[in-house]
This record gives sequence, C-alpha cells and structure tokens, in this order.
Amino acid sequence: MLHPEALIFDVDGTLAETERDGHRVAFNLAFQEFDLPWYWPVGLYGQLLRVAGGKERICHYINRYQPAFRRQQAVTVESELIVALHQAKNCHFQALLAQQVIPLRPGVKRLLTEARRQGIRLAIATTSAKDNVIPLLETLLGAEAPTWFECIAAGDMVAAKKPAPDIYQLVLSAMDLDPARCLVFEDSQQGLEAAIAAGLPTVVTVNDYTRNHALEGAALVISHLGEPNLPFEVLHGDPRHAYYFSLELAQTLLAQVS
Ligand code: XBP
Ligand code: MG
Repeated sequence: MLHPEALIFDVDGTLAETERDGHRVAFNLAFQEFDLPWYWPVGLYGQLLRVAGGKERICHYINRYQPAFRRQQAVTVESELIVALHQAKNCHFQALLAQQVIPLRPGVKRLLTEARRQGIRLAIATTSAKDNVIPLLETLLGAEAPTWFECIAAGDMVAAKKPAPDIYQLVLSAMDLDPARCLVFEDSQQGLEAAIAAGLPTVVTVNDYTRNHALEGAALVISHLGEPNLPFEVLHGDPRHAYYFSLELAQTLLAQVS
C-alpha cells in the first residue's frame, strides 16, 4: 500500500479548538471595543459558524439579527467597519492564543510528527486569516512549525470560501498533487463539502459544534485523531481495528476509497 502523497489540514476546529473559546470570545471583545451592543453566546455562535470566514460571519449576523443597524448602514466584507472589526477581532484572538487558552486537539502533534518522519508532504487549507494561522502554529506546535507545511492556503487568498472548493484547489495546484492520493482533515460540513468538491478523500474529526452535521461522503468520521491511550469514537466509517489515527490507517482509507 502506498503512503499518502500529502496530508492537508483545516485549522479551526481541526488542529485546535479555536472557535468557542477563541474566535467567539475575540469577536465579542471586538464588538465591545467598537461600542457595539452585540454579543455572540455559545449557542448562537454554533449557528453563525455555518457561515465561513470572520468578515462574512459579521455581515451575515448584521443582515440576519440586526435589522435596525442594517437599515442605517448596508455592509459587505469590504466595508470599512467590517474590515476594522475583523482586524480588531484578530488582535484579540492572537492575545488569547498567547494566553494559552486554545488547546491543540488530541493526536494532531503525533500525526504531524509521524508524517514528517516519513517524508509525507503537509499543507494547510483554511478559511481563517493567515495572520491567525501562523501564530497559532508557532504557539501550539513550536516556532518552526509553519515551515513544516509546504503550502499554507488561508483566508482571502481565494475569493470564494468553504464550502467552495477553491482553497483546496489552490493547495492542489501549488503542490502539483493528485487529489486521489491525498487525505484531508476537516471538522465541519462546509469544510467537508469543499474538500469533496476538490476530489479529496476526507476524514472528519468532529467537535461539539459539528457533531450533528450531516457529514455525508466522509471517508471516516471520528471524535478526534486519538492517541494510543485515548481511543477515538467512531461516528461513521470503518477504521478496521485502529483506535487512533496513524499513517497506516491513512493508507487503509485511501486504498478503500480508490
Ligand atoms: C474557519 C472559520 C473562520 C474562523 C475565523 O473555518 O470559519 O471564519 O471562525 O477566521 P474553517 P477569520 O475551519 O472551515 O476554515 O476571522 O480569520 O476569518
Ligand atoms: Mg474547521
């Protein structure tokens, strides 16, 4: 069986638990900073997450939940207010990262280390801004970690965000990859749809926000990548006898889907 040609990782919710205690908190701090009487509780944020991209999410929130504000001021992702709010949110997010309140998900460091040892190429495909991704990698995986990834495709590098396949297509063409020989790691429905639309076999590691997503078409749906002493829970698919995600399981899954 052949090793995968590359492993491609989503960031938010996949590499790290960034959303509930990271981006959500940072959005709320930015609203406060701008004297806006808006607050995103944990439950509402789960619904807002259906819209990928921070600027897109704020616009969606105004259009859907703040009709009075919208009547005064029409907004797009290019509006001065939205760009400024998003920048402020990212500063708060980076401060939260530095405070170490955002943990890496189980098995991530182990799998990245194993892949690097075997010479498997690595990439990132995320909706999040690159300004958030680099400090996240440095804080959670070490100062050298951004160099582990041959391609970091992020945020506004493409016009259409997930569930559009564009960010994955960018990685495939930048690295000249055969999609059928790669494996993607995602945590959400939008991410899964984006990867599938780019022809990429995908493993989903769910979290509290995405556990109930439909996730049809995933090669495997599990609770997290697991560790030898922390088995994953299987929600969909057949990991054979594996109870944590290894390169051997990656090979098995690719052989199953090809
Ligand atoms: C991540 C997102 C992002 C983050 C915030 O989606 O939806 O919007 O919540 O990122 P995915 P920015 O994990 O599917 O890439 O504010 O930097 O856009
Ligand atoms: Mg995600």
